[in-house]
Order: sequence, then structure tokens, then C-alpha cells
Amino acid sequence: MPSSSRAAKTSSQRLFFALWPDPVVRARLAALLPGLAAQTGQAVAADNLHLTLAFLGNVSPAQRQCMEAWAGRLGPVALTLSLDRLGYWPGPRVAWLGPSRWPEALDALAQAFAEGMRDCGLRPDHRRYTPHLTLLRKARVLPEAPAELPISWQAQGFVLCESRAGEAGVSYRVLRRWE
Ligand code: 2AM
Repeated sequence: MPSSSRAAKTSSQRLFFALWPDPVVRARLAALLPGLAAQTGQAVAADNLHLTLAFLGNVSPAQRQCMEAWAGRLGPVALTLSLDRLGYWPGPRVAWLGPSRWPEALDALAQAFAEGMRDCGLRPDHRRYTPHLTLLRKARVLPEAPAELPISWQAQGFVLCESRAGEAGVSYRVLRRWE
């Protein structure tokens, strides 16, 4: 491998844009985890809870810069979400929480990121966007919906996160916020 491409590879980062719950909403979400994990699967770390807007995958520094510039051109983001639906995907074996209905602005935002990705030489996910926060991994069934639902979330702004695989599992680090 030429040294230039080796350098590009080592400096690539696994990134995604997300709505990041404020501490109050995060605490309410975290409070659901023990009861759900008692039914099936493994709870995700409360600090990791987020709603993905666009998963970029491994990106080069130039692609990251391109996406950050794109993000900076988006208007202010303020969305009210009612997290009322517990879902389960048997393929990846995840149980998640999401809104059963959501503002068009959220679809438009996900669409804008997909357009940005194409513009920056990345390939957006072709599947229909389903806003969700993963709560359990290795789940075998859809757990019973907790009585605490719905959780109302006034999401302001969004973040760029890095996903890192460590010995203690995956952790996410917020790199930058757009308020
Ligand atoms: P998930 O919560 O359903 O696992 C970081 O990995 C974030 O990007 C997670 O929220 C994850 O969704 C989402 N994501 C979307 N597509 C992904 C992919 N192909 N690989 C890994 N994560 C993906």
C-alpha cells in the first residue's frame, strides 16, 4: 500500500450524525433499560443513547470536512418527538424506541444528510429512514412496552459522533455540536 493511502486509512474515522438526548430525556430513557433488559437482551450504555440521522461509516478527513461544511449550511433544528413505539428488528436483534409519527422536518433532515453524503463521495443508506434509539442488543423478542411511555423529547440541534470499538464495547464520542 502506498504511504499516502496508508495515512488516509489510519486517519479515517467511523462517524454518524445524531440527535443527542439532553440529560433529562437521557435519564428518563436510561430508567427504562433495566426493566427491558430483564426481559431480553443487553441494555446499551445510557451514555450511548442517541437517534441516528445519518450513518457515514468510515470517512476520510476530507469527507469529514465536506460533511461538516454541509451540516453548517442546514438551518436550525428544533423537533418535538413523542417516543411512544417500542420496536424490534430480528435481523440485528435490537429492540428500540422511536416515534410512531414524526414531523416531516425529521425526514427532510435525514434526506438532507443523504444528499450531503452523495455530494461528499459517500453512499447513503438506501433503506427507508426509521427514526429510532437502540435500547437493547442481542434481544430475542420484542419486550413489553414500559408504562412510562411516551417520553416527550424537544430535540434541539444535532451532533457529529465518532463510534469507537474498545475492550468494553462500542463507545460514542461527540465531536461537534450544531445548536
Ligand atoms: P443502530 O442504533 O440501529 O445500531 C452508530 O453505529 C449508529 O449508526 C447507530 O445508531 C447505528 O444504528 C447507526 N447505523 C446505521 N447504519 C449502520 C451501519 N450500517 N453500521 C453501523 N451502524 C449503523
